[in-house]
Amino acid sequence: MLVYSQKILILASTDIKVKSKMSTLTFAEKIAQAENFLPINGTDYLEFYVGNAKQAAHFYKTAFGFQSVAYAGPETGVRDRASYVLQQGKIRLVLTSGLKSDSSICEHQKKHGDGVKILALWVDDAEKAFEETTKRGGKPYLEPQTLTDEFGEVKMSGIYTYGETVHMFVERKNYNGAFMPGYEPWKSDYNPSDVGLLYVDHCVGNVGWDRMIPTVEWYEKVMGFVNILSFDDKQINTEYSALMSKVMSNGNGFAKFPINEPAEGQRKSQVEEYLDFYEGEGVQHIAVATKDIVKTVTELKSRGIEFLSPPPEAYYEMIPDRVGNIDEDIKKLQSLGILVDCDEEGYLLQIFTKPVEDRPTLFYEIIERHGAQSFGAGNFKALFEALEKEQEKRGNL
Ligand code: TYF
Ligand code: FE
Repeated sequence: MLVYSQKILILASTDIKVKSKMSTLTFAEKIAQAENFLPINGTDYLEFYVGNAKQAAHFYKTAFGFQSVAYAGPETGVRDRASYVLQQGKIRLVLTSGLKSDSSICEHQKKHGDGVKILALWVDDAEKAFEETTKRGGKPYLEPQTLTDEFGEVKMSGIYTYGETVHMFVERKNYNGAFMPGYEPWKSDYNPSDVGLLYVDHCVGNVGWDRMIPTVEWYEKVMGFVNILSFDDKQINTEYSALMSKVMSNGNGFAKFPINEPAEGQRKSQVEEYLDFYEGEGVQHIAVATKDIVKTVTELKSRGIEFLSPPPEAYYEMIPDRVGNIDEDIKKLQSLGILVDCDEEGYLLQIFTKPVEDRPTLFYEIIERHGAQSFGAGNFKALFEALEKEQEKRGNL
């Protein structure tokens, strides 16, 4: 275990060094190389298609500390769906259920289970975003549309990314309604406190065999993103299974989409298990940032959120040598199972939930960055062994 983590770290940092030697670029310099035809201000919202949006909304309020913001459904004149909008920090979730079995929302949910349908990006010009991306090969999902009500206007357009997942482009210049036209403010008497989640750090997609490179090229060509970090199956493997991963970023680092592909191993890769149960490509995990991971995770645990099992004692004994000085109490991190990693620019703390639905598909990462712009390569070994333990319990090896 000890030896393995070190090996992984060395391999990973070698990879970074080799790259930066060739290009002598920091993360900031790498992302600055991205093209600028699609300026993005950040994540606008994440929309989930779920079996029962009313209950999902209750879960995200109670367990994750999101606040009620807006609602659309039969009571507001929308006949085919119910959508609940929740917010915490800058993170906005939309939970949507179809109301009739023949709706495309219900069909999506029937095939994939509960999952992320839309990764919406906040842009200055939704029409230009659509034109620039579709002329580079993006497949249209929604032609540019202007939605208006007494609070202003929101322009939207969208294209497909991997699987049935969609990137929506949302332009909101001076809209001051609850969410967007069609939604009414949702005033609730039930308002559990937040848990300190601040913004979406990155959203990871799982794609099929031999699909990582084409997907990476798609992000380069259609979206103007750059590849800032790569891990191959020699680096991301355990005794039993493997995967490959490449991180794509836009030009200001506000939109980061790592792409995973399964790799051949003795047993089934966790990415393959996802693809089997999601019945296709889709969002694997959403990483959300906090400024106080100890507080956030303590709170989430007390509200019933389940995390992957912590690494062995030896992992925490190695932290001073592996990472150097950190502000947090290592004993406290150990008691919560929080992982630590570092790169040339600083360190990061991270922890992963178990899947949040019955299918072993979507899960969450809680991350606190102290300078580090990487993704926790030094933790991959410990993390993937914990993931495999869960996979083994499910009998999907
Ligand atoms: O986003 C990342 O790259 C890290 C590590 O299946 C990771 O959070 C990568 C692949 C994976 C789970 C976590
Ligand atoms: Fe991650």
